[in-house]
Amino acid sequence: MLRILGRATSTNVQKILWFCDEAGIAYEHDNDIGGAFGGNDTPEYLAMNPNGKVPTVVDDNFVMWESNSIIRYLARKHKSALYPSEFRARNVVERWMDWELSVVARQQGTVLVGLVRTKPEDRDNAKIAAAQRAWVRGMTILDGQLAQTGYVAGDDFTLADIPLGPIAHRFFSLDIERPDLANLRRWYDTLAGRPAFQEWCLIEMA
Ligand SMILES: N[C@@H](CCC(=O)N[C@@H](CS)C(=O)NCC(=O)O)C(=O)O
Repeated sequence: MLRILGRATSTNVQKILWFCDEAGIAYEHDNDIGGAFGGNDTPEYLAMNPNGKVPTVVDDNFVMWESNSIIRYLARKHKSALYPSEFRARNVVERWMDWELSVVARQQGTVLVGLVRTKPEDRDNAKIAAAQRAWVRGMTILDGQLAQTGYVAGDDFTLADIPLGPIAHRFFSLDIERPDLANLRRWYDTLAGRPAFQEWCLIEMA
C-alpha cells in the first residue's frame, strides 16, 4: 500500500492526497508529521528524506520526495489520463508544474508563514510585501494563461492543475491585496466543484 507521510495542511502534501483521490489510488496517510507535529527531523525520517520536509511517499520499499515528481511517478504508474503521453502536450503540463515550484511556491510560503504563523510584532513586513508582489506577478501570469484555456495546460483538467490549485486557494483566502484576476477566479471556482479538491485543499490555512 502506498504510504503518504506529512501533515495535510501542507500544499505539497495536499497535491498527493488530491491526486490519489482523483486517480482512485489507495493509500495510507500519516498526517502527524511536519509543522507543529514535528517528526521530520528524526534520523529515521532524514534517512528517507534528507531535506527534512514533507511529503515523503513510500511505494512498497521505494521512497520518494519532491511532490511534483511524486505525482508524475504515480500518474505514470497508474496510467492516469491526467498526464498526457503525447510529448508536446506533456511538456505543457510539466512546464506549469516546474513553474509552480520555481516561481510561486516559495513566494506564497513566505506570505503564509508571515501572515498566519507569525505574530504581528515579529513579522518582517518588507520581506512579506516583496514576496506578495512576486506572488501576485506570478498569479497574473497564470491568469493570462487561463484567459486562453479552461484549465492550466489546455481545455482539460490535467496534472498541471494539481500543484496550482492549493496555491490559488491560499491566494484567494489570505487577507492580502490582489488585483481582480477574473480568469484565475473562474478556474479556481471550477476546481472547487471537485470533491477531492474540496476535501484536501479547501481547508483552513495553518
Ligand atoms: N519542493 C518540495 C518542498 C517541500 C516543503 O518545503 N515542504 C514544507 C511544507 S509545504 C515543509 O516540509 N515544511 C516543514 C514542515 O512542515 O515541518 C516539495 O515539493 O515536496
